[in-house]
Amino acid sequence: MEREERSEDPNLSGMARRAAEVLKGNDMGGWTRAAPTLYPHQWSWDSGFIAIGLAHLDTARAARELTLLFRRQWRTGKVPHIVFNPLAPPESYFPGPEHWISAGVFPDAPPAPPYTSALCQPPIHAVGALRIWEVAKGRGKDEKTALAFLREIYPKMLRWHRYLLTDRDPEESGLVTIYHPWESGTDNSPRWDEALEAVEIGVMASFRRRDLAHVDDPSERPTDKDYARYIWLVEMIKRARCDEREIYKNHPFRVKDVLMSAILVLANEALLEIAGLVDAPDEERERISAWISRGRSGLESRWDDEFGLCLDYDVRWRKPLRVRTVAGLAPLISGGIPESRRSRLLDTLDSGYFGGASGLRRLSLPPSTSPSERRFHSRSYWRGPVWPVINWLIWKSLLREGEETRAAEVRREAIAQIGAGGFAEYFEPFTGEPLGSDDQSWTAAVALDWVASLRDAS
Ligand code: 2M8
Repeated sequence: MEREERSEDPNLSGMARRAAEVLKGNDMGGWTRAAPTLYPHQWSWDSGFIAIGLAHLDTARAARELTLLFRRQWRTGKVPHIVFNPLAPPESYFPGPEHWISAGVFPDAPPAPPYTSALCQPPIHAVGALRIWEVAKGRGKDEKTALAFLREIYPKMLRWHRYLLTDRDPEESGLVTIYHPWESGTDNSPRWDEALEAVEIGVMASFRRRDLAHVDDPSERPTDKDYARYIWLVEMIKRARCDEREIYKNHPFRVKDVLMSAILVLANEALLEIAGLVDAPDEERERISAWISRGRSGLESRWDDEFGLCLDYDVRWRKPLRVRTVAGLAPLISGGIPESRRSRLLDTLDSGYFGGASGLRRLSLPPSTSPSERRFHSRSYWRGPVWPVINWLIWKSLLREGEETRAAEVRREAIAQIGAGGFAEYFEPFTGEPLGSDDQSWTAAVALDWVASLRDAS
């Protein structure tokens, strides 16, 4: 498919209008598919970001995005990584509902349809919920709608976070354990190569990938080898009937994910603010504050001074996963760090490993994996391309750290990238070429938030 080259100096109203059209085009009636063809279902963390974008268009609709997702919350408190669209044809996505058959297999899953996957994803949702409130505040009816929504969603979000801090961290390290690279949201990042390669695939039914039909070039997607391991891990979870204890003990892929843990801290900060708005009991607020501190200490324990980054940790093989990726910037996202740590992280961001790497198209937008890594690949998904949602997280974090100039530069380049390449899923870091899916919902959503923040500032 040919993509038209757009302007370097985008017209902001035009961009906001077009972003709203993308979200509308992907609106399935109360929830938003992640992308028009590649991702025809509701993805968990995509919806968190989508709510941030929708907050600028329609308060009630933004709230509904999260309300519908949380309707599929599991008995354990888990928010599933995919809620499957019952109307999507079976051949549109693999592994779809017929592969997961969640309600039939998993005692903790909610009644179906719609079916869900048994995995989860980074918990950005409370950040989305708070953004809905911030945008609606002071706007009469919208403010009321937002407050009613916060009251309804708050206890569900509290259960969700509690699940991540208990079932996914029984040893109270402050770090979330993931059971599948898909749970990290950064699927084929080389962060997971070592842990994934140690997974031995047993006997399972053959399967047919569907994702490759939606991209121009198969190298933009994970390899067949990766995919076989992904499906084997799904198989193992199904065989364990998603019993949390059993998986925590025996699953062949168990990793402490620093990016997910940092997003949980950020989300707990948002949840604490929401707790105040809905007059939650003091005891709950104290618990959330304790979770924030626990998360920050956990991240500190995974700091690697040589890399100037935080590193994921392989629980199964008891070793840190030494790869330079944007996930290592986790302490910047979780916040609450001393000045020395902050400046070290910013140095890493500027170093030859990231923004200072030679030939980058946009210096403020870090490649998802450092070009210095042996397994860096400039076109392959999370192995190198620049991701707008990661840019949004970095922008937000820089703002919170009082780094206004840097934050503005990230926003400027991120907007220019979208202005030139459209609402692509991800971008080639040396050329800025748009890659993956077109009209990706979360790209449109963060663009809307950036445009709104520029308007607010003027
Ligand atoms: C990608 O992941 C899905 C599996 O969950 C896939 O490749 O099929 C990731 O980029 C993930 O972070 C994202 O949530 C999802 C939908 O945009 O696509």
